[in-house]
Amino acid sequence: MNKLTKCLINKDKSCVPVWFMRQAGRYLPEFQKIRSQNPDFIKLCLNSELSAEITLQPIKRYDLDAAIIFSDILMLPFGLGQEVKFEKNLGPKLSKIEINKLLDVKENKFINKLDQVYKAIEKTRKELDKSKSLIGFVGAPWTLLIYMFDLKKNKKDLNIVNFNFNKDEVKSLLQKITEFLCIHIKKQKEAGADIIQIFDSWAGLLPEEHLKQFCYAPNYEIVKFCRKINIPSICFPKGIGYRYKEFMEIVKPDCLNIDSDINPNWAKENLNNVCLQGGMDPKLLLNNEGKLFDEVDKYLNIFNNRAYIFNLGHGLLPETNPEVLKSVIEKVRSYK
Ligand code: 1CP
Repeated sequence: MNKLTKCLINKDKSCVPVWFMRQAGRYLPEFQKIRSQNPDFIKLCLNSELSAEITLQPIKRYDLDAAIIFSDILMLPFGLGQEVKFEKNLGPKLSKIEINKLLDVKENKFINKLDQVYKAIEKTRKELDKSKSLIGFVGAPWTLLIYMFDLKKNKKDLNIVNFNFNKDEVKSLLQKITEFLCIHIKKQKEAGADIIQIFDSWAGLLPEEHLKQFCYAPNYEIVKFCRKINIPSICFPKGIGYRYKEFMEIVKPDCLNIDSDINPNWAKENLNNVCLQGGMDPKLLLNNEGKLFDEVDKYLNIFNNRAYIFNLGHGLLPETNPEVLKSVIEKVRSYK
């Protein structure tokens, strides 16, 4: 059993494994180089050779315990037939959703469209040292619906006046997405992923009355499926504040990633019987090293007696200096 699995499954406290969300990406010059030669982001995700190479870039540079496959949560709507474009500084743009067409998509067609993602996982697994985990991932249904219906005006506001949560077709879609996320997870596992992270990055934007149906219930279905096929799960319901406790009690994942708004002392007291991951604000990596190292120590001290995986409260920012990240990893390694 590798370090991350021991922590997730056995709740082992003897070491603190470390990896970072968005560790394969924009802050690395070696990624920027490949990206500048590959303007079509989806095509890049479907180039198994390059995707495996990008996945391994941070592993070559740093002493990390896990690689996360270079792909995107929006590969799911892509697999279901929606066109996905990434425009510089504008974020992702999806073609207008055609619900009936989408509900008709068959498993085989979906798997064929995403075949190269699974090939990339196979290639990475062959090259990745056995002591390291390979993390597969999905976006949770609500977070995907935001992009699929183009509901996000900006980081804080939702354009949901015309979004009818109670419409039958929205419910059918939620079910379809959950079902196909499970297919996507099973294929990632068969290709060699040994942990699944479920990103509900916009859970905090859900109106309270819909949290149960659109966040807890689908995350629960996915975690239950992971347990059935024997792969540990990490949930990240970002932005739901003290409702992390309710989320944990209902969804029961193997691990919870906390965001930077969660007080780590509160998390330690209130989120029991679960491995915890992350928490530190990624902006701190842009600060002076004194404050940064104090914060690294703070998280390590608070979670000293818990199964804890060092990571952040959200993904690494593109402005992060790769050398600063290196010093953080060294600091975590030298703890105790
Ligand atoms: O070069 C570029 O312009 C592409 C930037 C980029 C990268 C490197 C995007 C576009 N996606 C990715 C890779 C990616 N996305 C990974 C790879 C592995 C790693 O983490 O190292 C992962 C796990 C994701 C997941 C993802 N994509 C999330 C969930 C995590 C999070 O950050 O909240 C979300 C919300 C997306 C959507 C997405 N993909 C890309 C962008 C610019 C966005 C939009 C973010 C937003 O709406 O603010």
